[in-house]
Amino acid sequence: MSETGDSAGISDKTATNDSVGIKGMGTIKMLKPGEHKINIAHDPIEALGWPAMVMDFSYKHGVDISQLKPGDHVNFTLEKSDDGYAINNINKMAN
Ligand SMILES: [Cu+2]
Repeated sequence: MSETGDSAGISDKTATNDSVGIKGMGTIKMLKPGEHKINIAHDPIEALGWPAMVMDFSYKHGVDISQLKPGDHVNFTLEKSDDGYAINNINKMAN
């Protein structure tokens, strides 16, 4: 018999998806710094099973939106937060 007994290093695999950055891309429609939100027309987000839509995203403290403006094409990553999914990284794309 070969029993490794090494189960201590094996974590709960059901938690894996939440800890990986969820990638999205889209076009900024409106910046709402007063609400700490960005309104984005985003492409489908496969990891969440979301279709393309226009919606507000909260963004985490520390995310710099000062270089962004409506019409910018962006890619971003989301992380799960208390009230849904919040942007934790957002970058302007070349075009
Ligand atoms: Cu959406």
